[in-house]
Amino acid sequence: MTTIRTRTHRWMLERGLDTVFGNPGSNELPFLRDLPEGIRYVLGLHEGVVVGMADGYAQATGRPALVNLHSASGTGNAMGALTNACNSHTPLVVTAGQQVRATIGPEPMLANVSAPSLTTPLTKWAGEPLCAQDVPRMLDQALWEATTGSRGPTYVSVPYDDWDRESADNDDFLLPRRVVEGLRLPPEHLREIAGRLGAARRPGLVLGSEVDAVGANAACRDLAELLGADVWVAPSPYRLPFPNRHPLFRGVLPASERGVRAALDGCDVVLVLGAPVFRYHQYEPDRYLSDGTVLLHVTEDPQEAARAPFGISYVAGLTATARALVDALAEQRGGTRPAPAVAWTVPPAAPEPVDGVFHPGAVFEVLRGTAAAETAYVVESTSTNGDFWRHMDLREPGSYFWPASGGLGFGLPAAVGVKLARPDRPVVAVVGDGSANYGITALWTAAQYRVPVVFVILKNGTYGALRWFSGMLGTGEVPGLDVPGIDFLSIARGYGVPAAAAGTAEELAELVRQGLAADGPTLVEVRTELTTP
Ligand code: TZD
Ligand code: CA
Repeated sequence: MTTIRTRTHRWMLERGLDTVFGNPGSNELPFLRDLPEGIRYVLGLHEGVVVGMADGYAQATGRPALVNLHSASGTGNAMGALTNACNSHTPLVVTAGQQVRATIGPEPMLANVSAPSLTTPLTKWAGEPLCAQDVPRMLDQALWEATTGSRGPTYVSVPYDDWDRESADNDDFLLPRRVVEGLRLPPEHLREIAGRLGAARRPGLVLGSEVDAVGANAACRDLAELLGADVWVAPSPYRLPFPNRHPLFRGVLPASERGVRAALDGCDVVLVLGAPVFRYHQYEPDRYLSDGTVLLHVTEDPQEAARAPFGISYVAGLTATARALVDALAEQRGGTRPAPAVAWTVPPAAPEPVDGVFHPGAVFEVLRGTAAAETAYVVESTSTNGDFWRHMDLREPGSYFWPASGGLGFGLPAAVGVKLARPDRPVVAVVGDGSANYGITALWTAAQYRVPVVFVILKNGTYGALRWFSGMLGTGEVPGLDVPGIDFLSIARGYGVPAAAAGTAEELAELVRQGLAADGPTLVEVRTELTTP
């Protein structure tokens, strides 16, 4: 007899779900039993960290990842992290153990009551099989749901007595199954977009994080250079879709109606690729666009298209569409493509550290000068993010990860996940002294699994971004904004991560160099001054 467990383990191997990020309880033990060779289990000590690691891993591989949590309580702990995965369209199949089927009704301890509704609306699909035989099929459904259409995390709750039951003969049909998505625009719509862009007096491109997520960076860059378009990154980016020192780069669009309108003012045709239109997180109401600006929008997410408040949205593949537009525009212009003449912009010089306290820009200047060009940065230092973009020189796809919903607790775990996914790339986490605490136990996983991430903690003793916000909102002094008295060196060592503080640029450079050469994680603490975002 082939058990549901054996079927599921085979399915995981067949579908490339070879890494399980989890934190177990009694309900999950029967699933974890006899995990075959070829599947590794990565333990996180808190479910927010488990999902954060899986999020970083799935984003950096570009493939779905499997998560295993403990019932309702473990899932509950993961909800904050799911807000990020949901916003970044990260394909995660989150599973949770359920109590024995026969006992769930009276709601015993460790039951996951109304499991499929628990993660709604943070998962795009959730289910609990009505019988044991449906477990493998439902897991496969969850995987296709996670990876097609509007991608994102899905959730499946499985009663733990299901795993030992006999699987159905018809499960033989499961593994050969495929779901293929066609994302090409019909020619008349491509002609329409190419025609408008080609005739534009001043075209603008707004590139979203999804460009980096699906690897459309090069196609979008070719399109920008062919058009000579101004390029912005869509508000609140969680990835880097365009090199930030490229001469056509005009910065990250402000996350407000007023800011977006002002930036795009003067462009007659704006094409948004791979972003929602738009995520306005600062309330500064205005007309969406100036008169004379037309907005076109290409997204792979049908829901994103549906909820946009303005513009013409096309649901289509980003790479295929950008490539097709390049070809159509090149043809319009006589078949030639200009060789990109690129004179990269130079980052501004940052002030020197004074008495061991760094301007954030000075930290980033050291990273820029020390870490290799292909370094992947996982950033969660909220008040210094503007400085990060100003001072870094990021040209490679997959160079930048940020919590997509603004849910803190992503930085440390996601860096571990990114490094597990891409051992070939240096990985540096840049995390604020506030943010670090939400995902601090990721240090333990990094130490135990010897994941060589360099964790740089920027210590300004406060929730800097909230201080700035309190000024913006005119709230005056409010309680709960400072975080003094945290010794990250002791904490890191307590979890098994070697740690040191840097007081000068030379010390910082040396620690980063050593950390990048090490075969396990290191943490570097840097005191920083409070700056405005
Ligand atoms: N809790 C969670 C899970 N996510 C949040 N975004 C917040 C609280 C609120 N919050 C922000 O939006 S920014 C911030 C908080 C607490 C301050 C982060 O402080 P930091 O960085 O030290 O990491 P800065 O550079 O000092 O702002
Ligand atoms: Ca801080």
